[in-house]
Amino acid sequence: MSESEFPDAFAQARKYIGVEKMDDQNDPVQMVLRFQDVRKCAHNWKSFQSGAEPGRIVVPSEVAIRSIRQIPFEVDPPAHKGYRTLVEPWFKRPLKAEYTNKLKHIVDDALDEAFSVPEFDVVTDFALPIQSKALAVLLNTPSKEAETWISWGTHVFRSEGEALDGDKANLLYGYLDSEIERASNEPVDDLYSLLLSAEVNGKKMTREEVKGVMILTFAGGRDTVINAITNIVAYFAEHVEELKKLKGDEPAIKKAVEELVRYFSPLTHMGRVATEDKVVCQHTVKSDTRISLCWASANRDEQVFENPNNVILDRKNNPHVAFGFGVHNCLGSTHARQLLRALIAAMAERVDNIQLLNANINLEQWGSVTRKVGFHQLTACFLGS
Ligand code: EMZ
Repeated sequence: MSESEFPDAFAQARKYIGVEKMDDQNDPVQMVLRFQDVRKCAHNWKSFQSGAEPGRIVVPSEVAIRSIRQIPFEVDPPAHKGYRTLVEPWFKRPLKAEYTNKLKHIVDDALDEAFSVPEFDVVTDFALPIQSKALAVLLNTPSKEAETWISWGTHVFRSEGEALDGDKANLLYGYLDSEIERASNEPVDDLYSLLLSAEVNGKKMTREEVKGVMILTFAGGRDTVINAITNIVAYFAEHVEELKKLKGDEPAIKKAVEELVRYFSPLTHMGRVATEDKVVCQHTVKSDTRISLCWASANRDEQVFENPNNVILDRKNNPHVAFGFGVHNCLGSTHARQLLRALIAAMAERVDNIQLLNANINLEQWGSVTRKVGFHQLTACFLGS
């Protein structure tokens, strides 16, 4: 299999069963696999809630390492709306030219660095620094903060060989406490200060709520963005002619980003907790048990996507759910899209050739299904100017 090939791991289960049952720390999950079912369940926030015990909708569950609710992600309507409305304009700043320019600089610096060495690891030397520096732009905090975040590695709650790492999580929590303290002593134009001064649903945001938004901002767009960047590099390494065709063509780059995130689906799934007994795709879901909305499977559903296992960069009809669906659709998607567009634009402009030298693929295990989601390590050589 070539490095840029990501098989449809759920094909059989989706076609014949519709769900995949898995255990997760003794709190089982029924993964919902078909596109229409995924969208229906995502839409039905009354029966399938996000506002369960903090950490429980994440798979693997983070209940053991997190007691703080991520906001707005783990809040249900109607309370959800006040939080989402508050943060939405901030998370739309990526549409401004000044913001896009900053992203372009980050990507250009990463390419300069890549061209200057014979080989490097795309995950830790390219994707991770881009993700972290871009996060500093999103928060509007000094870019040197990114150095600290880079030192945490690709995931804030997980470390190699350990599904969940409480010590690592505490690093993030401690860091956020001190940043919240800083911003409350001396407010500036950053996300912390905005949140600390905000009122939601008629009440001032508590520090715990501010921390909840910040944890989401740090955790939600980390491994997902890193996987997206690395997988895109792997893809264009093996399809460099397609990359060159995108040069200077903004509308084509936009379509390409949508298709690549559909194909790679950097976030495999997200859970919900049933508030009542339900039947999904002829399977019983008991009250207070978990389902997950499997974006990765829905995005390969042959009922919806023609030739779902082919990357068709100018795919016409592409209602993918890589950024989720419904009221909880990805808050960071504007930022992620702008970053990936900037990355592809710069690569199309400057890269002549990419050689992949060595790969260690990242396989996830969900019940009986093994899914390739990205790379632990991808050594590459970039040629260009
Ligand atoms: C949660 C999640 C959000 C979770 C959109 O995804 O991302 C995961 O990587 C985190 O571990 O806590 O933020």
